[in-house]
Amino acid sequence: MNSDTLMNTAQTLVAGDKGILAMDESNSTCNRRFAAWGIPQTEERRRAYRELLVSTPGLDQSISGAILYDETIRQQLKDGTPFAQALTKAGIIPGIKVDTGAKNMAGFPGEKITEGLDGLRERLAEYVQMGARFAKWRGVIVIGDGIPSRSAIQANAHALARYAALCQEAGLVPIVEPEVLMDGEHTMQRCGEVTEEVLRTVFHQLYVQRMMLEGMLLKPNMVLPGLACPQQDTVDEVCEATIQCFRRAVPAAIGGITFLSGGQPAELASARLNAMNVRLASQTPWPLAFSFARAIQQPALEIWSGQDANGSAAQKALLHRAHCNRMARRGEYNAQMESVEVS
Ligand code: 5MM
Repeated sequence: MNSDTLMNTAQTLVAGDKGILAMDESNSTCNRRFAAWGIPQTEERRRAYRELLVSTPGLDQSISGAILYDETIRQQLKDGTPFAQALTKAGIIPGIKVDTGAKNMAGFPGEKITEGLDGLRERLAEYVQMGARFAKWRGVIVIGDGIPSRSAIQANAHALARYAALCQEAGLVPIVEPEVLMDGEHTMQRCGEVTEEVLRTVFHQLYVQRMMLEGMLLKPNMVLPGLACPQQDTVDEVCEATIQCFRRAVPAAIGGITFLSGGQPAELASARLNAMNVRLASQTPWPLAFSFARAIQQPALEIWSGQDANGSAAQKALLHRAHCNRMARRGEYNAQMESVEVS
């Protein structure tokens, strides 16, 4: 493992106010999103959609890295260029999601454990050969009646840390993603308590597994009220609760924080990221960046709707969301920007 290379990659992924495009939906997730817009759920349509994303001109102005999925990293542009190579050529670092999904946790009804450690060393070596320079693994924590259990938090934290150690051994920067889901009626305060416990447990496990913190990124949820909670807190309240939680639980040494969007409306995700950067970035030791999937892609997917003729309009929409989030990193995003076209 070359520590300098890992640190450089981690720093480059959060440099220049840019962020990461998560386009690592597994086939089942991608098909579900396609189905909602009547798009055929075929390998070719998934390839065509991912080609649209990676070949968006100017995407590198706002996007530093893109997370691919196993099927996607093996696919090519129509001209035969592998996606990972096309991204590198465009100045975007290719990454790869390496977990094999969150499965029901035996003995813990309603809770999930992420799988994918078996054979991971060999898979990572193959992804490095294909051009990947960073990786991602997502642990899923559910809030509900009597959950999350300590056991689910510990099992997911342990898996995240073992994955991260294998990545650094392979020369890949691990993105560690412990996601506390928004589903449910819980309050923002409850989300904050759970997120803090999860982060403390994850960082303890990362310490136990000898992680070089400077060579990793954290991809967390924001601290939010549950989607069905009657009290929906303001942008400023979310921003304060999130930063307070992270200041308590996240070591200063990590390369950066790259938030997931988790199903928030795209504009709200940008507004919340912006508020954190305007109001509290000076009080945090890490860059506050983004690694959004839906909050960058959703408008583009809807415009494309499976029709190649809509490609350039969809690319414009993608570029626009990427640009808005870059502005949010700078603390310069505002709602008026939503009606301005990016050229
Ligand atoms: C939480 O999901 C991650 C970020 O996406 P959002 O910004 O939309 O929340 C994302 O990288 C996620 O891990 C994949 O899109 C979904 O992967 P699976 O394995 O669930 O298909």
